[in-house]
Amino acid sequence: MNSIFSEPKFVPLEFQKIETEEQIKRAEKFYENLNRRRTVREFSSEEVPLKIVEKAILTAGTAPSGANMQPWRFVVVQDKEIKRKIRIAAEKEEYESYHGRMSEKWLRRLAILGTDEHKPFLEIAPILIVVFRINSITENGETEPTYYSQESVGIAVGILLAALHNAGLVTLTHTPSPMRFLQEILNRPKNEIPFVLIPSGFPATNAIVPDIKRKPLAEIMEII
Ligand code: IYR
Repeated sequence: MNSIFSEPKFVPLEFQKIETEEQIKRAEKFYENLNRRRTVREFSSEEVPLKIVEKAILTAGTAPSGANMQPWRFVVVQDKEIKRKIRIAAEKEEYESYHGRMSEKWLRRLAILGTDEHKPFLEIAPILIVVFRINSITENGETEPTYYSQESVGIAVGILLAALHNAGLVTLTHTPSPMRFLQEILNRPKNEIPFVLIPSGFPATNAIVPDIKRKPLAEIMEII
């Protein structure tokens, strides 16, 4: 029968069962590794091997996505002049945010992080990974939305941060707001919406991070 839908095609799942003890060991090791990840704002300008960034992005691209549309684009900025443009545009927006756009409640929340409108890391970090969310695609002249793109890109970014950390790099999950200027500076098409900007590299010598704690299991999990 003719159908407007394509037939699904299946292949066997590749899956290897692991002994329970080994499972637990791996779960613990993975936690210990990821629990050492910190958001870093003080970068060294030391170059990072592009191969590592490529692999991490490839890893991010393994994320599940709505209807498997993989609605992400990772733009890796190394060019000094473009980084400078991004810093200037971000600091302009951030100035407005810190001087009126953010509520007092919000600013009070942020106080523990010691952030302000100055974003030197946008020029110092050797690499800025700018993640775009593809909100629609056009095929044969027809435009259609992507599905669950916020969730999909959020998951991919989580995997990206884990992959970069695992490879010995540090990152900052940065969301200058609004971020439209990234679309312009990086010349992206209209259907690519800036999602997050991730300065990546090595930490500055003697970098410091906020003394903040993660919630214990009892506060983040409930078993019923
Ligand atoms: N985007 C601003 C403010 C900011 C907001 C949140 I929510 C943070 O967790 C951290 C910062 C900035 O980057 O400074």
